[in-house]
Amino acid sequence: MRIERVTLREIRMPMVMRFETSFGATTDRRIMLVEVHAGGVMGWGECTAGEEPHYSPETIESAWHILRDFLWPEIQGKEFNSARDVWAMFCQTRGHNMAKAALESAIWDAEAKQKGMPLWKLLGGVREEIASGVSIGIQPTVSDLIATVEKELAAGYQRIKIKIKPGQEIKPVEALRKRWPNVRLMVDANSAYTLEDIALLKQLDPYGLMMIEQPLGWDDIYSHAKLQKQIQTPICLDECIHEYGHALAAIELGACKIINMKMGRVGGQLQVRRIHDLCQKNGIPVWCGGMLEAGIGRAQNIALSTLENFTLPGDVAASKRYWAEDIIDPEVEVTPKGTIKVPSGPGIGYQVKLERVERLTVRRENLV
Ligand code: OSB
Ligand code: MG
Repeated sequence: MRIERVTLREIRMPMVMRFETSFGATTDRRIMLVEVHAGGVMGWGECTAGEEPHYSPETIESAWHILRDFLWPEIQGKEFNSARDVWAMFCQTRGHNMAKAALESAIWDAEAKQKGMPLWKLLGGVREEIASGVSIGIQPTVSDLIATVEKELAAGYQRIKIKIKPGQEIKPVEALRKRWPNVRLMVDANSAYTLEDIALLKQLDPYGLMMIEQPLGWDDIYSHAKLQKQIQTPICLDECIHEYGHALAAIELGACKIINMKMGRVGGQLQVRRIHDLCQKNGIPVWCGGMLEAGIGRAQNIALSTLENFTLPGDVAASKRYWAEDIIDPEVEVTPKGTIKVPSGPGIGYQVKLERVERLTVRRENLV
């Protein structure tokens, strides 16, 4: 295949909820969309880089620059066999995985459409329904939190994740456990703690959490290995795992028992597959994380969640939790039993609403 043209767009979308984590709050998203044209089809990718470099070093601005000035020139005018080959073509650029994933995943969608098959099948997926959980931002009060959890459980979600930060962890967890002794519950700290907090983190052990996600430094696998030896709650790494070698190191050091997979963080669908296979071989379950994606990123997440070792509910939830109106048709919906039905159409399997995308676009650049 050969990519004839790429269009980059920035869209702005206000969120229907305010999403607060230990590193800050998001109310409006700036999202880079990537549209690739190849052999009569259009493929779509969405960049998960944030507005600020607070979750990872990348931002929408850095991703735009790297994609246009360094990644696109590597594939421009070149003939290659498959989206599988794209990651290797980017090897001159260190890091910038979210920029790489945005372009690579759009090419996967295009390839699946050329072959007339669903993306999830092209990726090697094995299931037609995926389990859905929710990630709930830090709430102003414990009673706000309880009301939010109540609503999400009523909607059917199979697992509740709450964001925590120092001083707001034991009390919320205690309150939720008192109210719902058996709900599948987990916490995500987004790197807000240090090894000085071991005694505090140990206090979470009695609550039977499924896992604690990324308690320590965003790039610090070693300290997580030290922590995991001293707490019972399984550690799940998110921010720390940017590549295959990190997953291998984390597994061999015992730094985690579970890995959160995000396509943007690891550099695309091929890398998701490689890390997934490594985890599977080592008995480490994975689940699909979320980055407050609009419909295209959400659809890519649904496709990768069909791989065999995605055995735990992910953070991939219904469009309406985030947006008044999504950019895909149909929108992503969750069934009363907390699942998402995987679409059967070609590529990502959802129609991109071009008119809506055009209306939301504040910047656009054609790469030819
Ligand atoms: O740590 O998983 C995270 C959102 C933005 C950045 C980091 C994270 C998150 C979420 C939200 O937890 C998941 C979602 O609902 O998309
Ligand atoms: Mg996380």
